[in-house]
Amino acid sequence: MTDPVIVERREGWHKIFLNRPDKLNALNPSVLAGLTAAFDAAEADRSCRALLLTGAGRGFCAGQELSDAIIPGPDNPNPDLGGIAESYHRGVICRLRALPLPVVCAVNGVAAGAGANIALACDIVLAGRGASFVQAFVRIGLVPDCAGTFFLPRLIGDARARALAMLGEPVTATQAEAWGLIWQAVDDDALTFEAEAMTARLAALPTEALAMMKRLFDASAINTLDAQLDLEASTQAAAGRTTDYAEGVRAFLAKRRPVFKGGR
Ligand code: T3D
Repeated sequence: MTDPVIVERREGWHKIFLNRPDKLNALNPSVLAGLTAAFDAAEADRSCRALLLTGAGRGFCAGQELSDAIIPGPDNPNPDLGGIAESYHRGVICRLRALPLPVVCAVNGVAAGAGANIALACDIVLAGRGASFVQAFVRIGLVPDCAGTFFLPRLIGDARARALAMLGEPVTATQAEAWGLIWQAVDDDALTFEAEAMTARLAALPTEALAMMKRLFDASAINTLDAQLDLEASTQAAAGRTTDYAEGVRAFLAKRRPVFKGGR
């Protein structure tokens, strides 16, 4: 059987492929478990300092697999959609956000439903110009999950978030960049090169400081100004104790490029 998720280990970073190309990488329990295992493996590998997530084939991810198993019927009167969201989607999003590594997403084609929101949960999102983002949930009578209702309004504002969720219309990569939904739209044939270069660049940066930034930005979503300033102060104190900080300042004073070791 083909692996539903493939991990390639590169120098200092891992590349993760969702791998059900004939189904546009639709999510099922095997894909979601494989994704969580890939995140665990990245964190356990002390030499891994960044992740790149992408899709095999022409799509990034068409969201949760749609099948008879998830619609009510005589043999299945109460399919437990909330259970899938709670057991699998929640785990993937929480794991992704908590990883002490920067995660780049290369959206290589359509990103729909839960697939779109997994992409948007990554730290830096690049997309090929042929890619699109669709909050497809409404098309089948569902509501956004994978934290779409959390990330969308924070990324693009409430008005656009509500319209995207309620209308289910696709957003092109170019529009997504213009709205600030993603970092950058690039030519389709440049996506792999640009995303790999971005991930390798992140892998050479001070990993602990990047991990601390992730925690700071996540906390800012719910903190007061005072609480955030407190957190920045304590986090800066911790950053100031890392070897990469000392290296950064020494390199500046010596007028040379810093060599950050990551130090996880
Ligand atoms: O359990 C729960 O908790 C529910 C949670 C749900 C969270 C969600 O993610 S809900 C949203 C689910 N996703 C969708 O509703 C999107 C469904 N797919 C589409 O609307 C279209 O496929 C796309 C717009 C994404 C792409 O269209 P197109 O024309 O480029 O491709 P296609 O021909 O529709 O799809 C290609 C193949 O992938 C096709 O298979 P076939 O006919 O060649 O054998 C199609 O059936 C399959 N596919 C696409 N999406 C899914 C899928 N198979 C299963 N599940 C899918 N989500």
